[in-house]
Amino acid sequence: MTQTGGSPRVGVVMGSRSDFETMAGALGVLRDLGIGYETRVLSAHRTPALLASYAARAERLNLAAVIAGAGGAAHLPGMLAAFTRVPVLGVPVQSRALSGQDSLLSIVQMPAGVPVATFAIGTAGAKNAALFAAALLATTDEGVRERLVAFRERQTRAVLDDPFFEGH
Ligand code: RP5
Repeated sequence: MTQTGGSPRVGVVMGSRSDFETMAGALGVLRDLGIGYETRVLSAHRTPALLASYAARAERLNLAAVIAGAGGAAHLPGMLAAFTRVPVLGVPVQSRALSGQDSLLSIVQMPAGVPVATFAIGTAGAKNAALFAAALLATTDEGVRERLVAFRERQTRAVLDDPFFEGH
């Protein structure tokens, strides 16, 4: 397990090391916003006992959210949500066979009663899941709120200051 930025407030888990490139999008956002996180590989089918014990750890640490990325028959986010009341943010990883449509449908179609918040396929989804976790934290943490507002302002400014259309 890797831990960054003080005591973790968000967990970032993935079904395989091959998901890392996608999930790195979430880690970058959390780092930029100064939010402590921990990350590890957890597989619903290869390490089911570890998945259950990580869900218990998420409760113990009172994490604000667990961001869970997986591809293919992506049952990691749903299984985690079954084991914990900590909000689970699911990221469908782009699969080779079906371009992530399988991952998306596996994660988004949870039966009523055990919710998983589901994001876009791939890196955009990973980044947005981290921004969503930040928004959850911002309801009670003034520092995170300020950094999130500053991030939005920088994003707006980048559009307004873009010289691309000058002279067209
Ligand atoms: C899923 O199967 C993982 O989340 C990954 O996206 C996919 C392929 O895993 P590897 O075979 O690359 O380990 O469990």
